[in-house]
Amino acid sequence: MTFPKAVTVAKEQYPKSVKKEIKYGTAGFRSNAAELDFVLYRMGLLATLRSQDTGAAIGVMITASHNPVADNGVKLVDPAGEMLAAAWEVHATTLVNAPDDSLDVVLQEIANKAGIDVGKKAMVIVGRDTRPSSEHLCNAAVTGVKTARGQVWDLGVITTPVIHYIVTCHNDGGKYGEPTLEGYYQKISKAFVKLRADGASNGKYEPEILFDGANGVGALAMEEFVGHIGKALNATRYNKGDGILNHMCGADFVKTQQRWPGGVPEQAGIRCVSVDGDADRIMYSFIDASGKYLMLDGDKIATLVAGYLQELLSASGLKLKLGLVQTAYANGASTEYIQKKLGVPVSCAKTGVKHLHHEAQQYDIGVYFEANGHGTVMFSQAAKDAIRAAAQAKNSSAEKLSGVMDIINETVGDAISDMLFVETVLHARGWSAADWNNAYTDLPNRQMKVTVADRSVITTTDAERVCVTPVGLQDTINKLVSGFSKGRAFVRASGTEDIVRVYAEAPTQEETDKLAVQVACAVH
Ligand code: 16G
Ligand code: ZN
Repeated sequence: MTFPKAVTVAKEQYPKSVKKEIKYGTAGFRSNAAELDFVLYRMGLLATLRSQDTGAAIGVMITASHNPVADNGVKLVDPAGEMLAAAWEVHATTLVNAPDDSLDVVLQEIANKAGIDVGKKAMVIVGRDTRPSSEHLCNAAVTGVKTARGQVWDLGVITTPVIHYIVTCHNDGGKYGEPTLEGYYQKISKAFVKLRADGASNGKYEPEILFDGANGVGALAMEEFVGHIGKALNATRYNKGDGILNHMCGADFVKTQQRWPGGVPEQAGIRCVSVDGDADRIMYSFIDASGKYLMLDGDKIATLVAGYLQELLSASGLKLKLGLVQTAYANGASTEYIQKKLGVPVSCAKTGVKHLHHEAQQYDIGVYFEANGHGTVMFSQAAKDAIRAAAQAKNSSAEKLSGVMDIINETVGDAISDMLFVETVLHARGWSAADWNNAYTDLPNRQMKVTVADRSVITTTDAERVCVTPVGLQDTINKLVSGFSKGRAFVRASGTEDIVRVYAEAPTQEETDKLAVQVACAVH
């Protein structure tokens, strides 16, 4: 028997407590924290196998991101910091749904399928958010790793982007950066401070923000950054953990409610930065001179940073291909602005970080962002080499690009690193929040949720923009859309909730709402 203790430990400490089938979805396993003990134990076992399979360290992150504090979840991080490979998502689902009694057999089957030598060494890096349930769930994962005879490196309470960074750096021998927390803070902060060494103010840019930590781990990470950045950015911190996680604050609240976050005093003209519960998503907002609330989402961030990278690239004379990856949720005005005004090519990917990440790899410099504020920039090895060489040769635009490359956490969307990049661009341009917002005007848009008996009947193609089944639904959507000049609408089954999502865009809010309701009725 290769996994002699797997069944006993499961039965004695982490018995399977949920009967219904659960699935490793876009965000891993996620549910009420009380139902997750056995899932975490089993993910510890699986992460060990995956580590043996790849001969590299694997990450296990315990978080339910922007979801309520009573929820929790787990995601596995592959060796180069990417999301878990699709074939292993299937293994994860199989393992979690197996009865306690057959765990050893199922583990052996997975090992056989993947051709794994289970005697090999394994290393699993674990991290968790600030949820009260996270420590207990982390212990379950650690027990799983140890039961499968793997080694554990426990990073304690950290953000999701930090675990992606540390897994990457550990596995590449420190090429991307030093594989420690301190290494992470140092790399990003140093580059940020250096790029504003000539003065933190510039034109209409003031180095001052209000930081909404969502009462989660992002607040702790920000305290660390403030210690490293010093006076280069004056960040007043709110929602530091004294209130309820993600409750009436944080990136998801701001995006879905389009409202100023609770717990942050309203101050006109000052940028407010909200992160989510594991600090991998970011939203900006501000109140303009007339008192109007304005939100700057992932699309605004993507267009700002892609535009800046494009400018530096052409000024540097480097022949590298830059592109932006969005999803169907990207506001049509953002796509038009970046394509037509800035001349940056845009591709559309399916919802979910792994799809955007993959698509971005086709460019030398691939910017990807979801409208909900998750995104980053990736540089090919060729791009990195060319930029560093030109920077060495004192090409000033390449020097800036090289600095920007160090501010960015390429391994995954990173709210605070993204924020420092946005601040860098605004500083370089001498822009206020209003200047940034005025670059283009969002088209009115509306999202709706529709409950159906079985959401899997909705299938799509063309990066979710075209509905394939039920047959005829797309024709109906086309007809409805044609009733509006410049309208756009699509439907897709959610990957995280048991619902179908409807998205609509049109020139006025009234028309948009009408179109969304009509499409929702067609789905029903
Ligand atoms: C997950 C995804 C996020 C996506 C969201 C869509 C990752 C790490 N997270 O949270 O990128 O926007 O799902 O949710 O991939 P939906 O399928 O319910 O619309
Ligand atoms: Zn998150």
